[in-house]
Amino acid sequence: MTRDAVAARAAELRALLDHHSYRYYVLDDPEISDAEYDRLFAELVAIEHERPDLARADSPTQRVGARPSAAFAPVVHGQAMLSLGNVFTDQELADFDRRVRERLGHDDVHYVAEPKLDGLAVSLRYENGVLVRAATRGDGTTGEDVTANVRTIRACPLRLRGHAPPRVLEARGEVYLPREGFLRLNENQIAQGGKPFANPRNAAAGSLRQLDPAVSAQRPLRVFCYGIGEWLGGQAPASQEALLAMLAELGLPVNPERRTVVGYEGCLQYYEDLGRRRADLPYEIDGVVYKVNEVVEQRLLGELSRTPRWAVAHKFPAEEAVTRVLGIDVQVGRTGALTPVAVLASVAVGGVMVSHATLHNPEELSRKDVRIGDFVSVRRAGDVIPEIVGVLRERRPPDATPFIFPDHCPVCGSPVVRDEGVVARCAGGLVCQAQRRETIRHFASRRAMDIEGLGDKLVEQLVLRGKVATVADLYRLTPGDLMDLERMGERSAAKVVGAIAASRHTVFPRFLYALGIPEVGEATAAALARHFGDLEDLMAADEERLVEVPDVGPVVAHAISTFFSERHNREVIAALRAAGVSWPRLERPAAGPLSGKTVVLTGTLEGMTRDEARAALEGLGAKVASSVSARTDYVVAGRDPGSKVRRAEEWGVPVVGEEDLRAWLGEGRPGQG
Ligand code: D41
Repeated sequence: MTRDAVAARAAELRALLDHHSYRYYVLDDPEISDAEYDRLFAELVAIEHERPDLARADSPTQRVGARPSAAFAPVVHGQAMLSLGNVFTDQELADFDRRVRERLGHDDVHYVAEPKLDGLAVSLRYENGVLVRAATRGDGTTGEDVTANVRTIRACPLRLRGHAPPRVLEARGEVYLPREGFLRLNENQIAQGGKPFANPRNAAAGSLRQLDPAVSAQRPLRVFCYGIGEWLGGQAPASQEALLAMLAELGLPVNPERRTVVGYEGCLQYYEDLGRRRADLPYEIDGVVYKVNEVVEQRLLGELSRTPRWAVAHKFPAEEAVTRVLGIDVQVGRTGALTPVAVLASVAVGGVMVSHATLHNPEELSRKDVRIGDFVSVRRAGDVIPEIVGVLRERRPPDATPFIFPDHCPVCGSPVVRDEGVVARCAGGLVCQAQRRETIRHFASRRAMDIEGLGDKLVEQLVLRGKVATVADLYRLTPGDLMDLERMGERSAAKVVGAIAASRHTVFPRFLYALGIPEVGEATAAALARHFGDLEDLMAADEERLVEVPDVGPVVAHAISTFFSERHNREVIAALRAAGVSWPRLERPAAGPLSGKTVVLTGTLEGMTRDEARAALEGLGAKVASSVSARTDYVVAGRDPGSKVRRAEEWGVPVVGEEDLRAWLGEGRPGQG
């Protein structure tokens, strides 16, 4: 190809990639699969590698650059970034709206409402359509240069769309981490022995302030734009609505939840509706922002000490509250870990009553210096257990008593040992009733052996009465054993025994997870099952072989090998197998015929359970996902498939039936489906 032809192809590829990023990140409506995108991307990388003279700074291949020398250097914003006032109650909102109406002299004010994201405010400066500088808000006048890190955010265009970009545009927005990205990031942090982030906001801030842009690039940050600062591009939009439409037109991501509403009632309706849907949004929000729509009206209202009088944030009930510590309990977990738990005077946190908060471990307890009688602030983030943020030292009563961490287990009296880390552990092992109870509870839980009817209360009684000591004892229980327990009739006793018996037929990853090996959660259990195929091989593996498993590091490998080297654990496993606990053997091809493929299961399969199908697919190397996206390669549909098939059709993902699945298992290769 001539130089011109190659240059033309490179330009075409850049335009295509920009277009498809825009469809994916801004419109949330991709036209091509991720694989297709990756192919185009690889082609451009190859061209730019061959012909460095054709490389360009705004190419989608150039998101991750070298460590910048200007990192975090001060940046003076072209126009100050204002701050937002808050209202917390309907009354305060009504007062805000009344002041607006009085100043404007008319009654039906139009507001643009949108979610208030809990992220990090940034300013993105585009000159002649090219992203030249990204800065944090800082004090509103001067922020920090985070250009290199913001460039790695795929949702943030490096070049604006359209033929006549403004000469200068400072777009203001919020950088955030979607919930899913937050969970993934924390899983990785923990797997690598690091500390998880407390909330998506901290994670986003930490990610944006990474010295190494290559690390930021691994964090799935996103951005939504909501305003502008400096603007040199002709007529500025006359309303907030038009402004957001213009930003979207230029290819910047704008929140699709934005709505124009009328008056106080319209605002409140939006607030209540969004509040109900809050948990379903793919990102965390802490309220709603309302902005007077007309720019002329915004000017009339003006600002007061850097806070516009034409906008306000309406916060959701605080996720943090202050209360008093009544006592400190120590709970014993499945592995004997002792967790200090603060017993609190009940308090509403984010609309839910909270009376306990975790202090994680003795070190955290002494670091935070929580004493009985102290006033503390408590936080609930998502569905996680409430935790103590800190002590209000100035309110400490003189008789507040420090808690002395026990050196003997409060349940069984065995000595407490400190392992290398910060964890204090009861050395009693399964002599300790708390550890027995927790081990059995975990074993029976839904995602483990899924024994219906064997709930917490029942397990507790069985352990206290000495009817079961290990999980293997469960399979020896008769209805008679259960019937002399509280609230157990003949029928329910028979049902539980039946459910225990039925659980004997399981799948290997579930069994492995159910064993409750320290550090081995569901995902690790599945990875181990996939890698080793069966229990004998896994039990025979040394730490060196264990770290070959994806996501298994030295800490996890050590925990697994220690678990299997303990005689007691080997005996319990042998007893379980003798009791008939079994699973279908997984065939383990070196690199599965479905390696790298993502498959989604839906509907009822005739000849196998969902778990068996999942295990079988994983045995072929496939990743089994729960929802259909552009990343899905196949959907396997059984009887009465749900909306997933429709979604598959929308995305152009091939849908195959149970026969095809069987054919794969038989022939070990996907058909043309
Ligand atoms: O979602 C947000 N966090 C958000 C923040 C938003 N949706 N709109 C905002 N609008 C403004 C004005 C009205 C001043 C343009 C904001 C912020 N400001 C803001 N974020 C941090 C400081 C100010």
